[in-house]
Amino acid sequence: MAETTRTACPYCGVGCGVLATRHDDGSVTVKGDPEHPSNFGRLCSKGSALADTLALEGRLLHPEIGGRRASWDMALDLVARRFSEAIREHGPDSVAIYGSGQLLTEDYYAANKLMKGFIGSANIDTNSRLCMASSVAGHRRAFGSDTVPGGYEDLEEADLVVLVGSNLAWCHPVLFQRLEAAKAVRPSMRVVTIDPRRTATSELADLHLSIRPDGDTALFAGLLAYLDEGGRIDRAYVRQHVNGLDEALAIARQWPVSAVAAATGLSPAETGAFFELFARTPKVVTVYSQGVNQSVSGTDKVNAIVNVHLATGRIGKPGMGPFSVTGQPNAMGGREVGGLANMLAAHMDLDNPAHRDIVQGFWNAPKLAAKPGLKAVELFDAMHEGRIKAVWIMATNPVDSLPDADRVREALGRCPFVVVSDVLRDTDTTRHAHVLLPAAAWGEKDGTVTNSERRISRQRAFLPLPGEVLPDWAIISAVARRMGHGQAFGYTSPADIFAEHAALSGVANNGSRDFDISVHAGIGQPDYDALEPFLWPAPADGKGLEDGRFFAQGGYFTPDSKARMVPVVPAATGSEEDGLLTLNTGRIRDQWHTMTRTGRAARLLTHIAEPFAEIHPDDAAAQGIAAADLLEVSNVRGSVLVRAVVTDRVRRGEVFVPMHWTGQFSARARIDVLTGRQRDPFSGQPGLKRNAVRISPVAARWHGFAVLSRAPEHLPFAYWALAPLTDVGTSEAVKIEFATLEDDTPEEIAASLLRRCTLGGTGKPEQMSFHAASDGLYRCMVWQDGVLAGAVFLARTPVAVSRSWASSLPGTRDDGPATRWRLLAGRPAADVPDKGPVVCTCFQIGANEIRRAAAEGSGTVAAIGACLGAGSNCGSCRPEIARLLAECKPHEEAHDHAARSA
Ligand SMILES: Nc1nc2c(c(=O)[nH]1)N[C@H]1C(S)=C(S)[C@@H](COP(=O)(O)OP(=O)(O)OC[C@H]3O[C@@H](n4cnc5c(=O)[nH]c(N)nc54)[C@H](O)[C@@H]3O)O[C@H]1N2
Ligand SMILES: Nc1nc2c(c(=O)[nH]1)N[C@H]1C(S)=C(S)[C@@H](COP(=O)(O)OP(=O)(O)OC[C@H]3O[C@@H](n4cnc5c(=O)[nH]c(N)nc54)[C@H](O)[C@@H]3O)O[C@H]1N2
Ligand code: SF4
Ligand SMILES: [Mo]
Repeated sequence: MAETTRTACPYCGVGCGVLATRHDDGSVTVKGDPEHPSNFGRLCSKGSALADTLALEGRLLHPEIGGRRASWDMALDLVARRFSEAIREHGPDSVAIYGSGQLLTEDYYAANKLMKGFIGSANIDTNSRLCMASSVAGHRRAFGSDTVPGGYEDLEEADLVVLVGSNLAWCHPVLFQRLEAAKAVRPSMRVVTIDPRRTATSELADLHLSIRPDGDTALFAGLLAYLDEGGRIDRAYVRQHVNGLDEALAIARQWPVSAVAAATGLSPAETGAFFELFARTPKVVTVYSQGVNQSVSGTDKVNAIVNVHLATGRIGKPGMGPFSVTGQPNAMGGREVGGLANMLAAHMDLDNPAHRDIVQGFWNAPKLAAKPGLKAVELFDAMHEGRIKAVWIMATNPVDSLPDADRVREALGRCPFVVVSDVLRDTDTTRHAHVLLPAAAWGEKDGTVTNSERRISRQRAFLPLPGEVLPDWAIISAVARRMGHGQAFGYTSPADIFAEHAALSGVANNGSRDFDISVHAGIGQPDYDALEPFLWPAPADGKGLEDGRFFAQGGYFTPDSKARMVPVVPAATGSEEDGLLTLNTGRIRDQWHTMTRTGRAARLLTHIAEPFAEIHPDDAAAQGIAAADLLEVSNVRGSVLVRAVVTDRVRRGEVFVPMHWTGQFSARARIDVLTGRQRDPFSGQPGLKRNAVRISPVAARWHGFAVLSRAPEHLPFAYWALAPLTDVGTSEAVKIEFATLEDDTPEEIAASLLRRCTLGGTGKPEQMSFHAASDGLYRCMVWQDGVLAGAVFLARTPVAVSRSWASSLPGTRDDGPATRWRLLAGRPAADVPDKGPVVCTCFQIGANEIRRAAAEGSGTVAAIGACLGAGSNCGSCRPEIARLLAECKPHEEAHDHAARSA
């Protein structure tokens, strides 16, 4: 009998409910949970493909010491011993934990408790430092607490939604769809996007502001002055609930529209249009994300945004408020348990003696960390200097995701003892571990996560624990017990931990702290199992918030209960010196971070299959770079080699490169090799969105594309990008984009690739090739046991063959010479037109099919859905369908190439 489990998606901070069904044959299918209040049944492309990522191939299934399998006892003993020794010899601050917003709340709570309460150091920080730290700092400056005032419904109820540095369509797709649906029902609603790039999100916008990097503070300071001038300040609200208006205005008044325009690179007309729209629309929500947080002035940006909401009293009311959307599934949960180096559990402050007493007493902790610990970037700096003697990395891949990533790798190499808990055996980080601890993955573990709107949902297991894996909370507790803290870590289930966490949130609270879920203090297993998604606060007395929102009537968590407007001084905006460009980095629709999970689902690599750099046509022309050329992006720290996408969707002087490609998926595309360690002074968050780089064309002698029934052991090319052709676990077929810089013959190149893979089968492979030297074209097909086992396409210019068609080749039966010659000719059969780059991953619908349908009269996204299916399942591709319909400008063919590498 098929069994269905209600759980939550492990990707983004929207926190969608998922129904996972395990069928009799062991297979799993997923769909959106129609009853979950965050997604009401919807899932995006990544969520829909979750079942494709569950195969055990590549998983870390047993503990390892020094690269060899070890027993749990040996591994745990060693971790406990080495940590204890370092603490004894060098003090508690010589050890550290580097965690993740992808840990569940229970895992996170246990790690934080061990470090802050029992090791007695606050050297626990997480990848949230790269993600949400500036929002946390900004919230705390303004509200006295890290509080998100409103929820998702506010986006639907607003008359104006401003998206600042947020590519919601790709990064929070289901929330974007809720917004899209609300706008469709109420077309008077306005959407403004503020981003240096035009993104899929700007397809929905009535106004898009291509702002100069870091122009946000100037823009919002100018807006504050404009609101004041127009008499839009809510004097009554400010008088009762807000401090600091005059100080903030004193600076803001230096930013008239003309000054804002000069600093931001926007025209005075568009700046004025935005200000006026904001001024006359009371119901406005300002959503912001990494374009705000990941900046050396990120905290000021947050406060510049919060200031305009405080000054107009547009906060905590239906359809109004600043809204920081969280990235990871449990970024919020991590903040709740105090998982950052400068926080304490349950939203208490590390530097507040009363709070310290509460936590120490509650934990019965021998020594509570006395001062804030090292923040992520500082932590790896300290490691580089030899000050960290033992580190434990959990659920994050810092060798790819921290700035100055090669230095991070060096730091790990210098650290005497590195422990990594992960679900995969081979990542760029696991290879530096002395001890590898196999963690349970999504679907195997139980716990809770909190999404962007403060909603706590259960993740539930529906799969058995494979091999010897253990959930993170159990691993952490086992080490803590071996370090002598048995009494405090005697947990037998995540429910035990959640019950304790909930109880702590209520201790001496009485409404003095925002985070209170003490209604669940001491929760037992059955109730925990049945726990429905709920919003916090949920105090024991049942008196939570009336409508789920904070601050409509003030009640800030400051000594005088008033919010604080911060007098922010706009920082210099981005424009690099001669010859340098600004490197901007971020995400694409179908990949998740370092691709450890989404890189296993073939269909998620049909939309974009290669690392790329978006550059403006003028910058491309200046460097002689053509669409789909290879491009080197470099600075003093290093370089990457990626495909050029020439498009005016980026500003002149800027380059956008995705953060996703790692050493596992490409030759040289780890973009954090180029990002610097400079960071925001308040939050310690690094400026990952703005780094100076150079670009230069790289002359490839041959461009290549290959499909192979087995992955080669090693790729002998200067440039390559690897993607699975079928989901990992079902077969090992791969597709490879590559290029060579040496002038080998095409025969040699093909041979060097084919030599490195065992294509399976028993018979002797039979090779057929075709070389048109004068046209610079070469093709070769390998047949084995009557089926096609590999195909290699080489050309002097970027290979033009249809990727969707070529990807379908492996396994094609050899029906005789006609088939063989047709395939070698490199084109689909006459009756199968090329579908072009895949746009809709769910139905694998290509751009050409959409264009054709449009030409035949399907002129709307809905009509395309009705006729092709495209966009009608997860909906993540709808903004791109809209763009295709609106028109495909000729110079955007390059985008097609990067996508066509699909
Ligand atoms: N598909 C997908 N979704 C994800 C993730 C993923 O890996 N893949 N990761 C999740 C996580 S952890 C996070 S944190 C979120 C991130 O979600 P987002 O913040 O929406 O995503 P990013 O692409 O990092 O950056 C957003 C935008 O900021 C813009 N930007 C850069 N500099 C500036 C600036 O100075 N000002 C302004 N206004 N904008 C600027 C960039 O051009 C980019 O379009 O996504 C989550 N969702
Ligand atoms: N240049 C640039 N760099 C960036 C960003 C950017 O926009 N630009 N964004 C930053 C942001 S916002 C973020 S959030 C980070 C994300 O960066 P990372 O945190 O490094 O990214 P992930 O690839 O999600 O790494 C998660 C790791 O945990 C493992 N894992 C998965 N589930 C579990 C589990 O249950 N337990 C354990 N123990 N391990 C598990 C996965 O296999 C993987 O190795 O990147 C940051 N880096
Ligand atoms: S929007 Fe997509 S990635 Fe985010 S939680 Fe929902 S299904 Fe998962
Ligand atoms: Mo993030």
